[in-house]
Amino acid sequence: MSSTRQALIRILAGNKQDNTYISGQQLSEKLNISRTAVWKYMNDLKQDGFIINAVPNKGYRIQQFPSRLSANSMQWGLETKWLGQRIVHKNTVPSTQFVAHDLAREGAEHGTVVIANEQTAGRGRLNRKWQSRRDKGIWMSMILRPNMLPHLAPQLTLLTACAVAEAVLIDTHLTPQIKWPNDILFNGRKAVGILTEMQAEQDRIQYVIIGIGVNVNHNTADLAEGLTQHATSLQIESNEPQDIVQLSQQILVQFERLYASYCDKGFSVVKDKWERYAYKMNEPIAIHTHNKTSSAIFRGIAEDGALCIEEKGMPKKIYSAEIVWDDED
Ligand code: BT5
Repeated sequence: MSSTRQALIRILAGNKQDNTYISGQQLSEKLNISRTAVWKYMNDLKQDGFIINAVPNKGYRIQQFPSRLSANSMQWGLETKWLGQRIVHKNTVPSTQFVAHDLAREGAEHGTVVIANEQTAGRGRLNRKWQSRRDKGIWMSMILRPNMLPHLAPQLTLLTACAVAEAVLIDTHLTPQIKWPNDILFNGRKAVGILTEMQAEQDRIQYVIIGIGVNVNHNTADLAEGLTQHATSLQIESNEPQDIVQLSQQILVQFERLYASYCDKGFSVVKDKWERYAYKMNEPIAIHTHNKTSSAIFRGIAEDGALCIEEKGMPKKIYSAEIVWDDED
């Protein structure tokens, strides 16, 4: 985005907050461009979905920001320092993960974000499918180049789950619960999935791609058959549509904030937050190991991303291959 355009939006955004108008003359002076150029920029903004009031003798005022997803609408007003400074927006892609991998291989910077309106081959873990309906949710991948050992990468999935939970809580006031390791549930149903993929050498991460899928404005009919029993969306839970652009920005803000404290203070900040949101924390869960089912108490997460349980009074760590939640599909 041109810096003049960005500056113009920043000025208009400030005026939106105090509901005042700014004249074409003032804008032309502040931006050091002609009145005709101001007028042209205004028309561009309208084309991009801004609703702008232009009142004779008063000037311009933004009435509404665009809710349409685009690299521009994502970047306007985004209060992050490094995450999402480059946003690659696509209308339809097989998977934002594929696009992000390509960009990362070409050298895309730490913090580059890929976002799409629709995925035709959205992916879950272990080659499972992720349903990503057009304009209904957030389908986004972040490219990170963290300075950490590869075996610690699962911590980033837990961190991401916390950041998304925090963002949803702030924007919608819904109560999210994180189901180990990477699902976010509302009233026991999944609305968020996270997929972390990594390119690494033995002791060095080249890049990590964190994919985030959030069902935002689905109604029940939008959730494909077979999913409805276990899936939900923020709109279904809150009974009102949510702003996809604003929530995407909030996720980036919360991620950047938590990532900074994680780099500064270590995993404990993530662990504490995660356990506060954890589904079934300190409750009995069913564990299926070697064809037998046993009962254990869920006690939280460990540094390596493992699940901590207490089985017959003994603390134990377990990994994904060994556990099936008792209500899983
Ligand atoms: C996940 O996998 O939950 C990770 C999903 C990550 C999706 C994002 S979207 C942006 C980026 N680009 C991608 O291609 N992927 C990432 P997993 O834990 O394996 O869960 C997959 C299972 O969730 C499926 O087998 C279904 O049962 C269920 N599922 C599929 N689509 C869903 C949806 N939209 N909402 C809720 N559940 C869904």
